[in-house]
Amino acid sequence: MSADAAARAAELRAQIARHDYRYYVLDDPEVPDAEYDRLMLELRELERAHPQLISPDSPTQRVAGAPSTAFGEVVHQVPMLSLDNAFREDDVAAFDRRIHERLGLSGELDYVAEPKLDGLAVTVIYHAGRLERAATRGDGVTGEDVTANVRTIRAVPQRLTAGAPPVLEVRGEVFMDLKGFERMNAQARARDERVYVNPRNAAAGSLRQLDPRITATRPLRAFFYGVGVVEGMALPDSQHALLARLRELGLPVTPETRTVRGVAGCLEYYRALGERRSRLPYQIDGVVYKLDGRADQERLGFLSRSPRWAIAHKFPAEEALTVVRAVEFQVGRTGALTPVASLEPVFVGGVTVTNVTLHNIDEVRRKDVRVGDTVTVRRAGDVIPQVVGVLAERRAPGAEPVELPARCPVCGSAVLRLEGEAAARCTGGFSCRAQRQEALRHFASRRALDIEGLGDKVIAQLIEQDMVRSPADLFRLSAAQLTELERLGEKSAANLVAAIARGKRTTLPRLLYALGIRDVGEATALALARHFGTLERLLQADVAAIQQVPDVGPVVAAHVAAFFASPDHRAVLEDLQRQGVSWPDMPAPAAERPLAGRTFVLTGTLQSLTREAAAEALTARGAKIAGSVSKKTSYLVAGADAGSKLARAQALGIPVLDEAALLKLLGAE
Ligand code: 5U1
Repeated sequence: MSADAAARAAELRAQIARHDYRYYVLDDPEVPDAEYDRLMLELRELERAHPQLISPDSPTQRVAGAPSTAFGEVVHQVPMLSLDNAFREDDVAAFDRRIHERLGLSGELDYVAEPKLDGLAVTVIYHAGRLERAATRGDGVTGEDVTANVRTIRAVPQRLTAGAPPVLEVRGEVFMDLKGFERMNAQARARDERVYVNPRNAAAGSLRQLDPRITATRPLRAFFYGVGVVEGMALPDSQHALLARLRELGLPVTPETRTVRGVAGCLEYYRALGERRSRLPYQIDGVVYKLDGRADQERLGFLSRSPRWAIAHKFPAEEALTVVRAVEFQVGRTGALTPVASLEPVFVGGVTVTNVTLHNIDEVRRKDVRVGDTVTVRRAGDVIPQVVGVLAERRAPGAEPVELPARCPVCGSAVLRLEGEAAARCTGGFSCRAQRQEALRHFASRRALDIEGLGDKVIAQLIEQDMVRSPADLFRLSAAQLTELERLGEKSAANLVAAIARGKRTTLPRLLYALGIRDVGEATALALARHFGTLERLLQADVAAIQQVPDVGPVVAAHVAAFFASPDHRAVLEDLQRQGVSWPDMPAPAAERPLAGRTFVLTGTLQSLTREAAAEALTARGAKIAGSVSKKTSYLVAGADAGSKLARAQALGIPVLDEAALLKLLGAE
């Protein structure tokens, strides 16, 4: 073995350890992942060529352990404590009061506030700065030996930086961040393997793998917040100084810790972190407050298994268990059937949840949700609640899988699911009350015709009582008719009629959006309006022409063409216009109006298109068409047998285009 190889291996290990530190401790990586991978590869190759260079703490050995059949036991020399919980602000005030009383102190005390990570507590022992042993919390006295697995976690240094004491046991939390969790589950799903219901379970499951090679593939992270056995190092005299020391030693510590003053400071931190909770890259379930002074901590001591000087202030749970009462299918605007689980009301994420969408029948099957099942419901931040998974062991015998109905639950029309589509649809179209109702709701919505005061309850009654069958019927409603509706007084009815009348003046993009054509959202509606400029031109366009619109692909073009090909839809459009719904034509953007400012006169017989079609093609490009030749004429288009107009143009020196030149001008159409 050359001395060079040994030196290079040491250098590579130092670089890799430094990058791990930058990435996991400072959260400030210095090099891209590919560079890190390159260093690892070089070290691996060097060790393969010189096996005597391999040391147990080499980063390549993070995954070297062979699968074991069971975890050994580790007795914690210093018990791993748990925390007392506070659920309300009063509980925090009582905690602070108890501390004052026991210590006989007055005045505000300093606390260190930290996020309470939703992971798995671990303890890691370093001897002379080298990772020696790692264990789970277990029952607080005896845990499982997970050394081989913890070695695979890049965030946990194999070696501490210089100045590490002879023995240092550090305690913290192993967790999985949300991105890593989603990625891991997506990969598992693609391979038809088990998916984890949440990052906590994923972290626990990953850390307790018998084969560390599997743990090594899992995106685990760690933050440390305390110590167990410490030899040869004076403990810093405060929690905040301890955290700083751990960080100096190369251990990852959450950047979210703050020193705060008194109960008010604690609660302010709690509220601020609660605000940001759903935007954090990992899940937390509360905040931990620790009295900052270590001497005071020691005087307070412990009460059974938890320290008197710390408390966990929990956030409202984002997950809760409840029971599925029924699974119903709701019919949407485009006929899509959405399975919705009706639940025993459950308080989760700060609100009571009674209904949760299951999105589509594939999702129901994938999660295997059945009526009567106990399910985990999650509501994080403003995200809509979702069923995370089913507790299979609590399923009642005989619970049947949910089936897609063959007929629409509202109108009884056949339900169809097209190849490659996630949604099954009612084929009833406007004959289905649910589709009419949703279509009307969409038509009147803020981004469509923006009819103020036409809320869901009014719409439901209008449809229920058959007062409105098509959107155009809206404009026929009188205030007298509207007062017949429940909870609509004369004034509200008059206001609503006025709002409906105001909705008549709209724009082409809004109208196209309001029609509720499948896959036509606001952006597509705008693109269609810009491209065609007028409804008439869009009505004449075929699929190929519609596909010319920027960002409109064959599927959307087919939906648009099919929509306007329907005689029912054309009748609705005519009716809308008869009722006075109007919009200005859209000016085409300059780039699409190359002939803007030019005046054309057409004469004679054209072979490949009619004069009308030629005129339309020219106006679509911004040109004006005039009936007679004058000095203002830019071009005369002369077909066969052109007569006096040709002679006049020639006399005035106006350029004359024959049919071939015209076609060239139009882009060789
Ligand atoms: N952030 C944090 N989590 N956590 C959990 N700090 C913290 N401290 C703990 C526990 C069980 O215990 C010490 C106060 C002993």
